[in-house]
Amino acid sequence: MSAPRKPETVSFTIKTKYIWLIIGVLLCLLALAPVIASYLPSTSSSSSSGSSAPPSSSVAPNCANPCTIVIQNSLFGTVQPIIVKAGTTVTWANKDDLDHTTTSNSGIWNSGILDPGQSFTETFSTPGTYPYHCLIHPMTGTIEVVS
Ligand SMILES: [Cu+2]
Repeated sequence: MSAPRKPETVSFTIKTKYIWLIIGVLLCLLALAPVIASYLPSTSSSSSSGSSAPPSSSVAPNCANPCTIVIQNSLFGTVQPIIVKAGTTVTWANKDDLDHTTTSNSGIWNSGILDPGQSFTETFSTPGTYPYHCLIHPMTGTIEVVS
């Protein structure tokens, strides 16, 4: 009867040893926390400020103001997307043999039918992404406006 009791006390002391070990590890982590905390924010803030600032300025416009997109071979120019600075005036010039339209996917602008030789102008003052299409053909394009 006394024999089965011993293993219980042994296992109890092992468990308490583990508890103290866990407490010790937790105390070590708590002691190191300020060191880790003081080390992390300096690196993360410098990298976050480094990554949050460039997006608007790192995306370089690929079309100057005023920007002309030549519609030819049933394509809205040869480059997609067109990236312009806010305030840029964009002109679509239909130099194709077919009628086309430049129509904002969200209804911001719609040129109506552009006969060959006709053009349409829209000024983009607010940064954002402006997808558009042709109402006649399966043609699409995107204007990226950066600050
Ligand atoms: Cu078209």
